[in-house]
Amino acid sequence: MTIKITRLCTLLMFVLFYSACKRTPENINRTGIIPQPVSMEFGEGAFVIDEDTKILYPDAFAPVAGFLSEYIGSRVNAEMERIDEEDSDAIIFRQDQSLEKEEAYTLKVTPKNIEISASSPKGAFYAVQSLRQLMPVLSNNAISEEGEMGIPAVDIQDEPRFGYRGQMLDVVRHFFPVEFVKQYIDLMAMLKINTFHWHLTDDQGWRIEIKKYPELTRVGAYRDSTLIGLYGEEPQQWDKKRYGGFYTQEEVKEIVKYAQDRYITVIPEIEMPGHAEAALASYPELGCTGGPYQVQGTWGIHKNIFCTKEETFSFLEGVLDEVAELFPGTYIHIGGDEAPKDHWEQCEVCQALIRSKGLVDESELQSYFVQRIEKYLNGKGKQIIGWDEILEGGLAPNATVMSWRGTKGAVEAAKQHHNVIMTPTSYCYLDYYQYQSDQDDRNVLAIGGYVPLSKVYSFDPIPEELTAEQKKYVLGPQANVWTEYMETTDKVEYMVYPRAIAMAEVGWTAKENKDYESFLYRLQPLIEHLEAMGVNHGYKPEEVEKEKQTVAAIGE
Ligand code: TNX
Repeated sequence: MTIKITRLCTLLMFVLFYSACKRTPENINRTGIIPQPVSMEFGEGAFVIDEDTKILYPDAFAPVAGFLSEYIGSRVNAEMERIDEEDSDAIIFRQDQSLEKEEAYTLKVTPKNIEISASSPKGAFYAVQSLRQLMPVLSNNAISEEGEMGIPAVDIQDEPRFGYRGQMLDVVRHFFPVEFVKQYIDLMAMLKINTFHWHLTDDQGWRIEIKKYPELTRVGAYRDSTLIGLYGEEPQQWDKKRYGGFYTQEEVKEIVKYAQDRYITVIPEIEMPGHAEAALASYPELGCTGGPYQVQGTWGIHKNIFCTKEETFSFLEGVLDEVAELFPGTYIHIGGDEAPKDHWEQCEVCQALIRSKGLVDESELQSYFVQRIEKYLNGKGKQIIGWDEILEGGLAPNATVMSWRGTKGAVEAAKQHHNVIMTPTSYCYLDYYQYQSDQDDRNVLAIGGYVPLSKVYSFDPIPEELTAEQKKYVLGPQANVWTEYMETTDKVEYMVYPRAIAMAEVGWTAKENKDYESFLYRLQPLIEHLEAMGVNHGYKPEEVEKEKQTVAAIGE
């Protein structure tokens, strides 16, 4: 009898044991992630996330744990129970001050646990982004049918090469809804990009509500007609349709918060003294000529720029007061690019200012303009960034330079001990063509240029001519997305992905760990993730292959 009971018990224990043992799901993603981490090694087996998975985290990491729980919840339809002691079958977050950099993390997955360590929530957030990419692709981001997801056993140690990893979006030339901007930010987060540069004002529109100056959005947010087809083509064709839109301050706050929740800082750009015609159309007294001005429907460089009269400065200060309140980050981008000086040359007020301040020419006047704005913003605890034209006529004392016309500006600024952000057109302009075949296809018009995927990938943000000391001023790279030829969100996505994915690796991955073939291999599951999210990416493997040969032939 006792023997029988013992046998029965043993049997029962076996049954219980095996039913508790999880079956490993089949579609485990062992391809790798982007950006490539400092070190990453796959191990044996997998961890299975399902309805029994628990979560442990210090209070400091609560927002990150919340982000992960919500994400997992949406995919396995289960809420993870928070536990307060280490256990198996759990995702365990640890705050570990020995990881010095705030963006560094470790992620260790074994069949027993997922362990994430970081010194700050930001590092933990990046571990979660890596984990996200290790999850299987579920079509349409749907809930897994089996209610479970397998994560491959892996050991990752990671930290970024650059502290600044940016991506810009021009919402002026074409305007995009809040929901789209959020998705853009979400994909940036997934790629560990930490700065969203938001180009909000230009000749073709003013896109941010400023309560003190309502005409900016009543008048300045709309144009009467937009150029169709290529900019240089004659005769020009116009669509004769009113076009525009703007973000209310509530929407701006919503986007800033959405970005903040993903550890992304938003840098607003308010253009001055050039690219300002939408503002002048709203308040013509701010120009030198009195107008008439119009919200432009064509691209390029326009001569109607802000006049250097006192009225302009008090207007800009009023605008920047509100902007500074809305954006908690340190930086405000003040533009500074492409400002033709024709009107200043003819303007009595400007010429009198040149004389009274002892300036030599209009370039120095622009420098005076920028320095005055810098001083005002520094007084509010903000720092300015400007396009590399702000070097002309003398740099403002604390300005950061965004180098876009090659890297000359960066080298010059670093030599003067100023911080620089690297966005040279030939590597970082995602509005340029990505495929040669697109240049022959009227359906995928672009502004010009040719920046294929491999070219983006090959970018080294540190100019060779800098000394070790000067290199420290290079904060990092940024991809720019100007939208003259991106009329729809689909077109933006087509142009941006996969090239922004390559730029993410440029900003994060150590130079010696970069490898284009490996990148293309790791790109595949990420593209599937994008497809599941409904992103209209432009990845065409056969074109990428062709483009590699073309680039090799050009010798770059
Ligand atoms: C130059 S980059 C510009 C933009 C255009 C872009 C088109 C820069 C500072 N200015 O206004 O949209 O080229 O590629």
